[in-house]
Amino acid sequence: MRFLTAGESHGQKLVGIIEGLPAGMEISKDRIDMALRQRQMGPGRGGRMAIEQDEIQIISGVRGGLSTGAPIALEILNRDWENWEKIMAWGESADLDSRKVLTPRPGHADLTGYLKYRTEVRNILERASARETAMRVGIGNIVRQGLTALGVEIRGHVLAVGGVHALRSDKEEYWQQVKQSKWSVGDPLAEKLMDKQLLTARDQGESLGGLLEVQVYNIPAGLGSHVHWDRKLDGKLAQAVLSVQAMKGVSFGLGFEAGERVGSLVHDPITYRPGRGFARASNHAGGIEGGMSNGEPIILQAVMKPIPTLYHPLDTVHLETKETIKASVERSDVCAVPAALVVLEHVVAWVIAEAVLEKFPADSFIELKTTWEDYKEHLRRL
Ligand code: EPS
Repeated sequence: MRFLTAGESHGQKLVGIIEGLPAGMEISKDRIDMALRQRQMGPGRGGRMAIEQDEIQIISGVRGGLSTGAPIALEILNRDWENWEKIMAWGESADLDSRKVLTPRPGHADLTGYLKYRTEVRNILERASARETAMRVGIGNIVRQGLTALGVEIRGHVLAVGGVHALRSDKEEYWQQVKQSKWSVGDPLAEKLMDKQLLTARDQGESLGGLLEVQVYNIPAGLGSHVHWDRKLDGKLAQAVLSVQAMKGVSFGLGFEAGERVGSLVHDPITYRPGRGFARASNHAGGIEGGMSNGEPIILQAVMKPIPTLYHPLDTVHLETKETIKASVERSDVCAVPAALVVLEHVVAWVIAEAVLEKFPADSFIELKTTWEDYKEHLRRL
């Protein structure tokens, strides 16, 4: 199974194609649209979110609410396109000057893309923009629906924003709070401090990043493989997380703390219970050992850098005069941490779904469900 996306932030639309999804899988457009709307929300989001009302257009590969096994083509319209038609036009009529960027922004793809592709910075930033994550959520939500039908649950929470850390818990009421929270935290005091942090950042023309965590439940042991570097499940998840705009770090389970403890305080003792099979007494590994899921929940954390566009910009160099000058300001968010959590949940869903199909190849969803249940029964009977 594979996917491709195309489309620029201010072009006509975002386009996506999924190839290899088994036939007969239920797909709800409403659930995709709900995820797209959730991605648009969150404190600190910029003016673009007031323009867009992201909605998925399903062009092919789905009929009567079920996947057909054919490629699924998807579109998300950019409402902002009407303000950019001349600038982004594909033909010679395009206005290449009025929004030309000659002062690349530190932290973005602007300068490096200009050096690499020998093209105008706008052509780089239009594709590098986090706008692309809207389609990543659309595609991820389709496979997430399939995972849900297999009993897999994915959830996430924000651990910190701008240095303000939230208390965390595994209690059910905590996760209910997370769902209701605009910061995706289950800590009311942290919410208030994050609100203050956001106001201060906005006043100072600053931006905020943060720390996030995604959890995946009900995955059996055996997804991924130890045999090659590019088949290790943690490696694939790490690549997916780091492929999301502004992500600068990823860790699993105990994460960096594992490097500070002795072995007996890190590794998870193995247990066994008749009827349930093998398990672990703890989950410091974050559900992955040897590049394979080990049957415990997959727990990963991510580091999001502050949005690079600053309304009090840093120094840059003018591409023509080579003089030091303040970087350009493109409309942007002050903070997009809760939005990034929605994106991370969905890029994780893609990797998990791909790993499921790698272990349980199937042309139809009923075939997948059968082999999935048989395998889980096998693990329970050991
Ligand atoms: C975003 C779309 C972009 C930005 C932001 C988030 O829209 P526009 O560039 O028209 O404002 O608001 O992306 C960035 C700041 C960035 O640098 O990637 C979105 O759809 O999430």
